[in-house]
Amino acid sequence: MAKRPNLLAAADREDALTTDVLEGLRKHPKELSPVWFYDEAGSSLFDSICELPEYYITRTELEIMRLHAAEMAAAIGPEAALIELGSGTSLKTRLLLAQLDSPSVYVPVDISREHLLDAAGAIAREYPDLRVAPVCADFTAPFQLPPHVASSRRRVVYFPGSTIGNFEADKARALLARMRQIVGRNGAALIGADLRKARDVLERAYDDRAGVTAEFNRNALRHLNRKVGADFDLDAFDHLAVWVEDMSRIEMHLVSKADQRVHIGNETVAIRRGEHLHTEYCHKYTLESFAALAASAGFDVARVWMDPDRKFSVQLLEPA
Ligand code: AVI
Repeated sequence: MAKRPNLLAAADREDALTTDVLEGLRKHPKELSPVWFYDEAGSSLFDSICELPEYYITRTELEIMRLHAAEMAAAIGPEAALIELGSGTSLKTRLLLAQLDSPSVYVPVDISREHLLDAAGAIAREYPDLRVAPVCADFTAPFQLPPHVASSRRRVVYFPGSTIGNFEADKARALLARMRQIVGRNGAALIGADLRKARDVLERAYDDRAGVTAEFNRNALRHLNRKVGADFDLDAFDHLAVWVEDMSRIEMHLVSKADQRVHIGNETVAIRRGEHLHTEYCHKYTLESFAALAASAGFDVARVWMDPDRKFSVQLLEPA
């Protein structure tokens, strides 16, 4: 008896997912949400992407953290609550935590419960004096902060990796505005933001020689096949990563190699040869464009740390 409501809820969830997917596939151009990248296989492909010679982002941000985490910690000040949006397993977080002066609490926020609890457990073991209070939530929607945050001197949201770039301008603004709300008047946000650079460097970062990013892109279809009972043929799509200058972003697409019909639940979607399924945006900023985005959400840029080649930036934002 007790299981029945859960089963129904699961079926409802699957219906809602199917409806969302179909909605995206009926748009012109067709689109799939990047959330479909991240099943277990996709998360491990993403880990491999971070190691690729062409994918400079992770390496460069780590270099910045290694060189400047102490300065970042000094700018943040003592007894801060560090609230990390997204995965908290990374070395970047550890580099920052190692430098912070008596942080009052570390709050990793992630939608994947298992991943979150593993990561939080590992951090708690490594930093036995640190209070770790994980929150399982979708950080793009309102969520409740644990009580310890209230007694901190300052709230600081940490959002590394240039994940901000995966949001279109209005959604990025809304997410920054939410961070502004979370941190209050004397808080701050520490954000990784990737910088504009030559087209060939960017396109190679998202279309590597080993084909890992292509596999990551196609894996969204494999995930859909499993989760909503679709029958995408992964071999029937080419991976495309293209720099769109006037939008200042890399766009990832899957391009259909043939006229085909895909079944999702009881529905059929026709996809023409050469038709694109758009899967991800990766916006790249200038210091000015990121400052303008931050300002539109009520933040000033207080400090910027960059690597010597100015490929990537970590920016401390404070309420305007
Ligand atoms: C997660 N995010 C910051 C990555 C990026 O670079 O925009 C996702 C990614 N997509 C393809 N490669 C990496």
